[in-house]
Amino acid sequence: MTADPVTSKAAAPGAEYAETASAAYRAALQVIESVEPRIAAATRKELADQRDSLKLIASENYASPAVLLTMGTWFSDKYAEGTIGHRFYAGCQNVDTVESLAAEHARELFSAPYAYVQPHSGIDANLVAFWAILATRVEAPSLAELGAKHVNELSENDWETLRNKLGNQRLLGMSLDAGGHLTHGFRPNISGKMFHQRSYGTDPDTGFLDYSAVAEAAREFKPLIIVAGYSAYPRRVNFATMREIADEVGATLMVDMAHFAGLVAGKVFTGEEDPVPHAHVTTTTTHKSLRGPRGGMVLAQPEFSDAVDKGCPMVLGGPLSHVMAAKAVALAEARQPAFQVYAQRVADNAQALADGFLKRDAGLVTGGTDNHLVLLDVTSFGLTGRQAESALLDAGIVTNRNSVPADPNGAWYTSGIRLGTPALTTRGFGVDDFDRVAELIVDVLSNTQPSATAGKLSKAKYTLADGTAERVHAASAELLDANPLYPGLQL
Ligand code: DSN
Repeated sequence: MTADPVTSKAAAPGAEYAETASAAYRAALQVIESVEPRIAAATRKELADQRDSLKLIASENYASPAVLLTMGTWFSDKYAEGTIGHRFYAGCQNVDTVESLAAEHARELFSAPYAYVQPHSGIDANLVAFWAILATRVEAPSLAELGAKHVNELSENDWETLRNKLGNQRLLGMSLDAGGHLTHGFRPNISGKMFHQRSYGTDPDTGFLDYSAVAEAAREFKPLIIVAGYSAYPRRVNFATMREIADEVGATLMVDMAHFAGLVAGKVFTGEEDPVPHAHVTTTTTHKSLRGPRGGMVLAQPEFSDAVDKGCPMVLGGPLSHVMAAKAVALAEARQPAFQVYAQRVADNAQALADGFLKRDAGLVTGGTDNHLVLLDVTSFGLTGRQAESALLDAGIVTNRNSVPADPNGAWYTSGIRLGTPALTTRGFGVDDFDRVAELIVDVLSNTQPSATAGKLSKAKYTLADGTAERVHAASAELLDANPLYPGLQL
């Protein structure tokens, strides 16, 4: 993988072996076709659709062909519950190699004392982290107090007391409408059913995280766990300050860096903005800005590593060894200098996208960005998030609607559109391209009228002015053609 930091164009990952990858994919599709041709057809169509759309979903990316190909192997056939060298099944020597390499790359890349690469997703990674913290901070001291080494030694009464204690802990996390995530203690997710949860929000005037309000909430609520991290907050977080707050109230700091792991890996977020040295436990997905396979990962300080290591079978099913192998390949890619160039471009492009909106008078939550995402407040166009998302899709622009702080339209219709730069940056888009993307989005939204009819679906209905979709599709096609997805990959 190479990149030229001087030109505005990033080298596409895998371009150097595109011909070999083409042959591999052609052969694979031929094999699939001989068994279930409709799956082969859908696979071809998915690539065509991804090539033909402006993908601005902040949590998506395009993994390299090396990462994708690594997932299609016989490692998928192996059970390997347990952890490296301690499996509940025989014959795991090659899985041990794969898991060790993935963990080693993760430790080196993030300068982390310990890495656990088994989680299948971000939710799973957070569940492993929650239970590792509960096991370390609630279960272990209770066992010691009772003079027991293992939960199986407890009487029915003592076990019931411990179970109640485990299920009666407090968690403080960022509110959903400020950009937090469902897995940070909200009722529809298992985390909300496990913990008494309280949220911290953002400053109502600026939209920025208000650390003194977080500290106040922590002092009053006295949580066992403080979760930092977000999926829709367009600013950086000072994790050293979050750790000070946690230390003051005796809380464990857990950081969910799923969205911005690529910016940490690429050394855009360093010092107090790098969560890994400050958090007790850091969780992430591997497929967002980190550009790996779909999956999760936990990084931990030594005091939590033994408990994290028990993630499977504590809360995880058998590890997906083929995905752990792909994580190792993606992490090896992220350790290359070119990934740092990529990560910086992701941030620069988000800035250009935000500037493109601001100069066209569109409203942005917090007035801009300094990470990989922009939260556009579409009430400035008289629309709901749902209307804006649908109108943009009509014009070939793929985004997702998102709540804004104190959202008047609720979590379903919303008032915002979340836009991220990781995917199009992988295609090679630069700052001028993102200014043009802002122009196209403003074109679509300015030409969208909300439904005039009342009723339940009025917040979803809209009319797009004639000719808009065609005009924007044509302009997008120019940008997409100039920045092809998987250049040289021919099926
Ligand atoms: N689905 C991811 C996102 O879009 O942010 C996180 O769950």
